[in-house]
Amino acid sequence: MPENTPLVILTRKLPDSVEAQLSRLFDVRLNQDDHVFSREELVLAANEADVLVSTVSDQLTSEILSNAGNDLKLIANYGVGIDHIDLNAARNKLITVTNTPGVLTDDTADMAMALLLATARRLSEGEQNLRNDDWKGWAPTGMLGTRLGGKNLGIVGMGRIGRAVAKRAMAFGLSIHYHNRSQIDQITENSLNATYWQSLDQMLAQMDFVSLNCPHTPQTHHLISARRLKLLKNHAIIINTARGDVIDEQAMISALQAGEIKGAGLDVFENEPNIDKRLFELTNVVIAPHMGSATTEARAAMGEKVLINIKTFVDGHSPPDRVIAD
Ligand code: 8YV
Repeated sequence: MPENTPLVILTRKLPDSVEAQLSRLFDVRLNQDDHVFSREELVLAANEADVLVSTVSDQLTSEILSNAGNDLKLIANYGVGIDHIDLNAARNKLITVTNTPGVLTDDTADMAMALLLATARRLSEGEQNLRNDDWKGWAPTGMLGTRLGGKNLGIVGMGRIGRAVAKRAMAFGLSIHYHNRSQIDQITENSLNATYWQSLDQMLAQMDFVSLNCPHTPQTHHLISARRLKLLKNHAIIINTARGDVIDEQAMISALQAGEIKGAGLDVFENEPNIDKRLFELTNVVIAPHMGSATTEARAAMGEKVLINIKTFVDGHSPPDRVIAD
């Protein structure tokens, strides 16, 4: 780190309070109009910055990072997912990477439940009917959805967010099942009354609802593949608040179109922000524009984490949310 105030480049517009706090401590370059940096702008930023504050909308590829300037020592990501950063390239360049875990857990879990309720109870479809002036009034067989209570929810990825989803789902009367790289501790498992499935395939075949809560890594890329989608029951609903790339989106769209699965509640997509338009045609799909952490509270707390990570690093300490490449 330089002797003088480090240059911190923000690739996106962050909440005003976060930018004000960062500006008090560092030499900060803001992105006032919040445009998404082009590849060229990212190259330039990686060349000039001492610290880069990135977001999910920046592809920090091996090419960009291996050509980064020697001053770039820290990427303080604003967000918990770091699949857009080539961690090996960062490590080879001796660039430290941090993220913002913990502060968006509850909001993301709320979003998973909102999508599950909305999809199972056909909320978007019902609202659309009303807005289109298509509603003819109450009918005994109108807009029938699926009850949550008494059903099986399979959570894929039982980390912070998966557990927060489980806690909420319990209150809705769902039975909690999960698949994870390893079984979680007994006390937590018992408190969630959760059943561990070592085999994802076997779990998927028994579930009414599936919530994806694992990070996107090379191991989880298209984890929900065409083959695994076929294991699901015809009435199964998939909820994804993790990353679009965890599902083979093409295969999922085909399964939804063919009625091989009942529905999907999606906050994330494979090629954001370019959404596969076929999703718009599907009434059994509820879609949201990557809003899991979009609360004023979470976004302020994420900024606070970014600040703490930069400050501790600049002061010569190990930042609390350092990400270690596998
Ligand atoms: C963030 C997210 O808003 O934290 C994450 O990984 O997916 C979102 O909730 C986004 O990543 C900001 O960079």
